[in-house]
Amino acid sequence: MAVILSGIKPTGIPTLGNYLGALKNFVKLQNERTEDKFLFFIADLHAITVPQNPAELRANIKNLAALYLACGLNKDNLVLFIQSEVAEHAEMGYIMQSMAYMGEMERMTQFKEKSRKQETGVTTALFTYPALMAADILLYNTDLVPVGEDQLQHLELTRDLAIRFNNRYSDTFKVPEGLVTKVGARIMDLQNPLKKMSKSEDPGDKGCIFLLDPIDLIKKKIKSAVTDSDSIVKYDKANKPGISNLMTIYSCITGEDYKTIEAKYVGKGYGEFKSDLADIVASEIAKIQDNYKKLINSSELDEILDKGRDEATYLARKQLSKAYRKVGLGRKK
Ligand code: ATP
Ligand code: LTN
Repeated sequence: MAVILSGIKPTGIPTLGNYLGALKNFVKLQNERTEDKFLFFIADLHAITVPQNPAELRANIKNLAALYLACGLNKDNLVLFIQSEVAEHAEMGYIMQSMAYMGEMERMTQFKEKSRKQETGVTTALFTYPALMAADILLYNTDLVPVGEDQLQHLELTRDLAIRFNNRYSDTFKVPEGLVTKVGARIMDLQNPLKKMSKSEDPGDKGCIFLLDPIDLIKKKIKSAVTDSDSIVKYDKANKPGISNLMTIYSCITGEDYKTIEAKYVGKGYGEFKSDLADIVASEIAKIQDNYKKLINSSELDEILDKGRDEATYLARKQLSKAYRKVGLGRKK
């Protein structure tokens, strides 16, 4: 039995990028690997590394919990929990900070990008973020971490920290592997296809599709996506980033490869392609929204999160105690 774990930050409403790069893949894995154990969580401690409005954060946490399930995860083989409700994450995060070097943290692209965007008030937690992420993963003897491409560097660091700890003290942590899908690991902004679609963008961003956007608005955003002027549906990421990004979205949802899509639209132009894609995306997201509406105010959602918290706490406590003992903290040998 393998342990499969991943987290998403409640920094806004999840986007089509989060869905295709992460959530949809979680569901697929869960359907394929029925013998394995799945832990998914809401990374709220990671969210506060940049300023958040408390009321919005609380709502985003609940929305994200409901959306995990609304995307089709099976609650019967799932530990779904909120990171801050399992205090061991912060405690193990501190152990990982004491293993990580300043130099390795300084190299992290996500830190460099996010701190560049903020002129003042870059927090120390934004800097030490990857140590907390390593803790999230190592607390559960995780084998596989399904993520989008942007997280691979953090995963490499997690592996380094696990190996360093094991060498310094003795075998304690399993060294995890990242798992990135071939297509969909990096969905770009529809208005600026050179930039990643991100949920912490301005909610009015026309290039970003949020999973709770009205269906009509979703169609409109797709139809007004930026593309080049030659109107030939062809995958060419370097020269035609706009249409290539739309083809990636098309392929992720329908399962058709780029060649098949190209053949289908020979001589048809962008208008027809975009209109079809708008319908495809709208019907996929409409299903999610229907499920979401049933869950968001239900007692079932709270019950699933309570159960998830208790199970995660039990597992995390065991691993944390082991790590403390190895380091020499506390009185027990
Ligand atoms: P933020 O804007 O706050 O940095 P984000 O939208 O980038 O957030 P995360 O919470 O950091 O999202 O990521 C959740 C998961 O979604 C991760 O596995 C990440 O790799 C994946 N992901 C995020 N954005 C995209 C994208 N544009 N395309 C594909 N996968 C993505
Ligand atoms: N850093 C990730 C979110 C995240 C995560 C994790 C993903 C926090 N802890 C553990 C996988 C495993 C992000 O920014 N997307």
